[in-house]
Amino acid sequence: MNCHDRITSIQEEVNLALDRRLPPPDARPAQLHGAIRHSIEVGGKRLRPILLLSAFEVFPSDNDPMPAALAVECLHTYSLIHDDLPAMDDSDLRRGAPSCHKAFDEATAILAGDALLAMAFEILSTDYMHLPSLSVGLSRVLSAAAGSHRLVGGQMEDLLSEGSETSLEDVSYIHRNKTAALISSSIEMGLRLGSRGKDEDTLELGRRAGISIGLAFQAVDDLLDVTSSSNELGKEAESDQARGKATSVSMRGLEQARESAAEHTEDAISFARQLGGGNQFLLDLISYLLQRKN
Ligand code: GRG
Repeated sequence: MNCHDRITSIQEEVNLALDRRLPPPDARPAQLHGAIRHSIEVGGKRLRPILLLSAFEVFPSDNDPMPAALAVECLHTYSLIHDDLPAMDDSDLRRGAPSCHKAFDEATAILAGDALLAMAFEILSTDYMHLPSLSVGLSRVLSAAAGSHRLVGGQMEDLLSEGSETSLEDVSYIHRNKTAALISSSIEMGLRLGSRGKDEDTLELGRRAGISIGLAFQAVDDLLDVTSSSNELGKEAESDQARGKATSVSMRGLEQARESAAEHTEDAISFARQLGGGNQFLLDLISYLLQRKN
């Protein structure tokens, strides 16, 4: 199976598992569960679950990586719902559909995000309960990636940077934390679930590959924001410029942003190669991501 077909097949598996795992849309309070399902089901590339599953494949084991993949997607979707709120990026469109607060209302969107954040850790603590040190390890990695030094910290600085003077170092901080931290933790979690899950050198290579993938992904995201239409993106195009955001493109220009995406991709490939094992799908994915269109 080629890389594209494998991605499609994993997306289908992840979507099916999410459907089974999420509360039914009519479970009380139906408005909340409807909003959660709206944001999860309207789309999304499922990149973080795919990366987690591809990292698991490097050194597979008898563990089931799917619950961890779902936990990461729940946490990611929470961050998108909150990011779209009027107090943050104020976006009406997400994953090609009305954002959660547009389809429902602001209070419901805040609560849907809160519930998805909690659900991520409920899944990790329940589904790996029989393996306490794995369960705690996965929760520790995901909570650190989500917290004030990583995802939330990156989001805070991103908001503060709007319309103000920003250095390349500030932009690098924002990208490492807002984008790369969760991507890196997805890879680390996949490796932790595998047969070398306690090997610190393996985990460190995974973290490094993940940070480089995240930085490449963000550089491509910044490029797509100025080169694609809202229709292609499934969210508003040129929104970074409209909000006065400092991005790879605004700081470096199109050509250098392209070079930066290519350099981070090369770094990611080098770290993933050093992992060895069954790393072919992970390597294919890294190259594939540079060419993505949304
Ligand atoms: C509100 C705590 C909090 C954090 C928000 C995710 C995020 C941080 C902001 C969204 C805006 C943005 C451009 C973030 C960079 C990461 C990124 C490119 C997110 C979008 O991820 P995709 O492209 O989305 O994987 P899909 O919809 O495909 O899952």
